[in-house]
Order: sequence, then structure tokens, then C-alpha cells
Amino acid sequence: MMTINHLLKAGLVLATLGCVPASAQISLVNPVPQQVSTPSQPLTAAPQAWRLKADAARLQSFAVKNLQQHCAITCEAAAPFTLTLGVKGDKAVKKYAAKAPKHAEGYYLQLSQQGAVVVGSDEVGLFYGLQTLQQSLAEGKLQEATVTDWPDVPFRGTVEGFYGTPWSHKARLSQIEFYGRNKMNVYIYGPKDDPYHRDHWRVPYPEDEAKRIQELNEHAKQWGVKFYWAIHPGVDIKWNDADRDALLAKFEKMYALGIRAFAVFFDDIWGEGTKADKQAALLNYVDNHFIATHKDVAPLIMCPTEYNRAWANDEKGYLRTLGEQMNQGIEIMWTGNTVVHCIDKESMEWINQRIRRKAYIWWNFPVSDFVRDHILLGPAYGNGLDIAADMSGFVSNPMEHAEASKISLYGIADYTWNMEAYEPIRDWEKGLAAVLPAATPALRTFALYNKDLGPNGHGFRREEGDELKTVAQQALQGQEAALNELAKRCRDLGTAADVLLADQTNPELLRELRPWLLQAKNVADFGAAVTAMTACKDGKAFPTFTDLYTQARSIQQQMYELENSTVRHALQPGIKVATGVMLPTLHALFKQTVEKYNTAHGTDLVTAAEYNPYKLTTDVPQLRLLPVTARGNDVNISPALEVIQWPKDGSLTLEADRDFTIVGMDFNFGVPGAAKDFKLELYSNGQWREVSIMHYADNDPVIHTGGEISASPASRLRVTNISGSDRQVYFKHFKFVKQ
Ligand code: 14T
Repeated sequence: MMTINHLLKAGLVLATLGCVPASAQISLVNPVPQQVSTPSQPLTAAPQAWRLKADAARLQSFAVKNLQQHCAITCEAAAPFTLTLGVKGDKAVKKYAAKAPKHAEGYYLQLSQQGAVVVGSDEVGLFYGLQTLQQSLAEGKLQEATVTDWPDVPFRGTVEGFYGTPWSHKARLSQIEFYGRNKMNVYIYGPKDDPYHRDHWRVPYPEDEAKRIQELNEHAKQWGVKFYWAIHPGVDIKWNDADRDALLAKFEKMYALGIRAFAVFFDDIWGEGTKADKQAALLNYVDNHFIATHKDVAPLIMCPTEYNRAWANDEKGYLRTLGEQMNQGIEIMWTGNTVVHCIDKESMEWINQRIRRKAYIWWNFPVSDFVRDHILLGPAYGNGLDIAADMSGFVSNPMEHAEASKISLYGIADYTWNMEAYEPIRDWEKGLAAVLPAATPALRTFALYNKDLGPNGHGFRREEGDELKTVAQQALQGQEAALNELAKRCRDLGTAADVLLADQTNPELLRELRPWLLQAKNVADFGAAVTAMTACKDGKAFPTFTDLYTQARSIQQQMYELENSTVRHALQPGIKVATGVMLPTLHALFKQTVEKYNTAHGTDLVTAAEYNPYKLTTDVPQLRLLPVTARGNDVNISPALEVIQWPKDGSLTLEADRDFTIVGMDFNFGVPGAAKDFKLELYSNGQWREVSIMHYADNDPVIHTGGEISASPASRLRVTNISGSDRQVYFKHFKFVKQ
């Protein structure tokens, strides 16, 4: 494969290469073309109208139809600017045919004041050449250029493979257009929560849903995107003829709807469905009796059960069995060293060797179904730039927030097309502009604080706030200039959130971002109050330290309320913004400033950085300082490590500043049989009410509540030692779940 870098290394420097000014029209194009040469001519005005020159048959192709439908420029028979276009072999482009690259989906584009020539190595190549042409003219200027271009990775796109609310039909239509415009050619339809994909895979789609799938498929054709329909039968498949036939029957139904590309997923299952030899046999059968017999169907894709290295049991040889037994033409998906991981050369070699083919990468970014309190708006970075030749395809699993996912998908399109030239930050900037041209700076500022995922089970983190680290450190040391700068960044974030909340140009994006925008405003307001507190001089009339402190505390509470409001996700609640550097810095600054004030004024203002509605009071001395944490619906008192001396009649009370509804609770005092020595009571409507507690087994120290606890409104909860004497217990866990 020859890229610009290769050419340079080989001494084949194209005459004018390197004199492309950064602002030139070709730099508008995404993905970055492989080879560009631009004579140093001044830019001229883009043509208003084109005269098309093409073979009559070619005018019927999807590429030309798409151009006519979606290009702002009109076609006029008498226009002075000619657009000569075709595919290798067409009469109209005979003179230029040799210049088109040999690669599938490649094209040659020649653009001058007089006209343009676009030759595709195939129809998709022609379509891509026309996309490049349109993008380069998008700002109304024309730059003379010759472009020779092709994709590094044959299959590029997305897999809608996340848990959660599947994308809407409208969102999918918009995604597919976005892929076409950015030269991605694959959309794999496999939302975990579509019943006809997974739980009821044998059942055909009802008519209205079938119609929508058909419409997506047609739309995909118009944008040069292959629509793969995926089935997920592993949950309950029996390895018998009946289920094999059920699968083929479903595929035939989908074929009748017009689907010409298929995938079979075996991820996230256990038991019978996970057997490699059975999976291979089934897929070979599908390959031989369906794919091969329908000549117009794309190669089959499968997602294995052991789809990442951490889960691969090399001794049992699941992957080797697939590699050996499964037909060579079947693609095998792979997420890398773990479920969520960046891909490098070494990991490609590891997997390819086992599956005896080039892995088809399923990159779990920017998917956020395991960190739903975050929205991921950062650049797509971290994958090797030297692995294009090691993979057959690369698809990203995006967020359930379709529009917001486009920011990173923009970069992924470029990465997979022209890997060596990929620059994540440059693409991030361009992607932000592509998604929200009307308010790009605001989106950029907001995105700066929505990159990292926070701590998560997959250990996958993203850079966030590096640009703030020095300022943060200096601000915590009390340096005035840094405190001012920190205040400014907070103000910028707040302004960005306001601008975005008022935006009318991309309502779908703003609907997705809204909870995080509201939280960003809280962070910004909190930052303004806290930085002002640090600058507060004694004796100043307004605002006084206590004014600002009161405001900061109220904003902490608002953050908490928003986290626990209905806008958050039920399973993974919370709305987190600026968790990288900004918010931790503000919390630390708040604590430090209030502590200093308390010392100087002998006051007792709360220094806790985060608002918490639960307060623990007790006459058991060792429990007095245990932190209460509320995360989503779970409220926990942190465990104590030592033996607790619980005095006779001593109690522990958890009090909230509001009524909460308990749906369940349990606690562990480390002593089997302890339940009979303690009493649990709930407080509501001005009175205490006892709730029965018990152990499920004689030797089990965990204490559970009886059925009457469910859905009880209460504002306090109390546990009392009623044994009539002092008791020694542990305090291993204490937890309740609220509604
Ligand atoms: F098929 C796979 F390649 C894959 O990644 N499957 C899922 C995917 O649908 C999901 O969006 C992604 C991120 O959460 O991770 C995979 O799902 C998991 C991963 C786990 F580690 C489901 C359960 C897990 F324990």
C-alpha cells in the first residue's frame, strides 16, 4: 500500500506536495485522501452549475442519483463547468481510466477551473470521488487539485450493538447518510434490545417493523453503505435441524425484504450456545446453503463468544476451533485484549494466528452502556496506526446517543480510511464542526469536559482535562492568577452550556446532551462560587463569604438532585460532567477554603465537597464517623474493620432531609443469630414503626427484612440493641435500596 508517507520515503515526492495551505479546500475533506497534489494556484469561486458528462447508463447509478439529490449545485446542459464522471471501463472517462487506483472503492479526481473529472475503480469509488468533490467545494471556493484515493481497511463503519434504547429510525437514517458522506461502508444492525434480533430471533418482524428495516436498507444503498442484519440466536439455540432451519428461514425472510448482508452474533451468552464446533458447523451450513446460493449476498460476519483475549481460554481452543473449522470466507469479530480496549499490532497478530484470517475489529468506543452517567464526546484515539493490513474490517460500537456519537465516528471514518495519516485531535476539531456548524466553539468547550468515562469495570479511561492540570494545581496552592484562570474556565463552560441549550440547529443532538448540559451549568456555577470564596476579603459587604458558601452548598445539592432525577438512567444513575480535573479541583478547593475559614472564624461550616441527604447519628462511638454514601438508589454505610462495642439500648439512626421509599435492605453484623438482639424501625408521619428482621439460615450472619419493608415511605431508619446487655458485633455492611 502506498501512502503519502511511503511516497515521500521512496523519494517520489509529488511536485507540489506540501504546499497545501492548512485552510485549503482539500483539508475540508474527510477522510483525509491518500494522495493529493495541488498546484499553487489562487483559489477561485466554486461553480454555480455543472454540465454532466457521463455514459447514459452511468447516470442511473446510485452515485450519480445521490449527487443529483443531495448536491446544492444544479446541473445545466449549458454550464461552462463540466463534470466528467464514470467508472473504469466507461466511455466518458476512457482517457483517465488508467489513473484510477486498483483498490476497491478507490477513485481519481482532477479538479481545475474548467471542470472536474471523477473516475471510480467501481461504483462506490465514484460515489466517494463525488463526495470529495462536494466537500472540497463546500465553502464556495475551488482549489485546483488532483486526488488519488482509496481506503486502507475494506470494511469501515459501525455496529449498533449496545445495550439500552436502540436508535430511533430517524437517527439511523441520519447515521447512514453520515457514514456515506464520510466514506464508511458498513452499518451492522444488532441492537441488543431488539427482540427480533435476540430474544425472539426465530420470529419474523411484524409488518411495520419489517417496513422500517426495508427502508433503512434502501437508504443505505443510496449512501454506499452495506446494511448488515445481525441475528443473536445463542441465548437458547438448540443444535438441531429445527433451529438451523429456523435461522435460515429468518434469513430468507430478511432476504425477501431486500437485505443482502448478514451477521450471526454469539457474544454475551453461556451454556450450550457457546460451543465452537457447533457454532462453526452452523455457520458453515449458512455459508454453504444461503450465502453461496444467493449470489448477491455479502460475506458472512460472526461475533464469537470469546470475542476478546481476556475471555479466550487458549487451552480449550475455542478460537482455534473456529479458525480451523469455519469456512475461510466468514469474518470473525474481535474487541481486542479485553472487552473495551484499544487495538495494537501485537494483539492483531495474536488473534489472527488463532483464527487463521484477518480479524474484523469491533471497537467498543464510544459505547457508554456500562457508564451511562457519562457522555463521551472526546476524540477517537489509541489504536495502532500500523495495523490496517492486519484487519478485514473495523467497526465502532457507538453510544445510544446517536447524534453525539458522530463526533468520534468522524475520526473513526478517517482512521480506517487513511490510518498512517490519522491525527485524532485534528479530526476531533473537524468532527465538532461537522456535527454542529452553528455553534462549534460552544460544543468544543463542552466536549472538553465530557471525554473520560470515570472509573468502570472495564478499566477503560480517556484523557480529560490535561490542559487544566497546571492551572488546577496552582489554584490549589492559592495562586491568584491561576484562581482567576480557573474561574474563567468555569465561566466558559457555563456559557458554552447556555449557548448549546439555546441552539435550534440540531435539536436531536441537544436532546441527547441536555442532562449533561444542565449538570455543566451546575459545575460552572459551583466553580464561580468557590473561586469567589477564595477571593473573599473579610469586611466586604457583598457578597460575603457566607453568601457564597450558602450558594455553593445549594449548587452541590442541585447537582445531587439532578443526578437522582428522572432524567438519569434507572440502572446506572447519575449525570457526570467534568470529572477529569475540573470538578475534583473545585471540590478540593471548596473543602480547603471552608476549612481555612472555619479555623479563622471558629465556625463549623460543612466542608464535605459533595452534597449528601443522609446523616448518621448514633450513640455507638465506633460508628459515629462512618461515611454514608448514596450512589444512585443504593445507600450504604461504609463498613468498619474492627469489633464494635454496641452498648445496651444503643442505636444507630440514618436520617434523610426528605422522605425516601425503601424497596429493600440488608445488613451484616458478622454474627449468626444477631437479628434477635436488634430492632429495626422506620420513622414516618411522626411515628416509629418496627419492621421484622431475620436470618435466612442459622449460620448466615446477614440480616434481612420481612416483606412489610417494601415500598415503605420513611425519613429515618433506626437500629437498636434490644438484647438487654452490651453486644460485640462486626459492621460488615449496611445497605438499603430506595426506589
Ligand atoms: F459482541 C461483543 F463484541 C461485545 O462487545 N458485546 C457487548 C456489547 O454489546 C456492549 O455494548 C459492550 C460494552 O458494554 O460490551 C459487550 O457486552 C458485555 C461486556 C461485558 F464485559 C456484556 C457483559 C459483560 F460482562
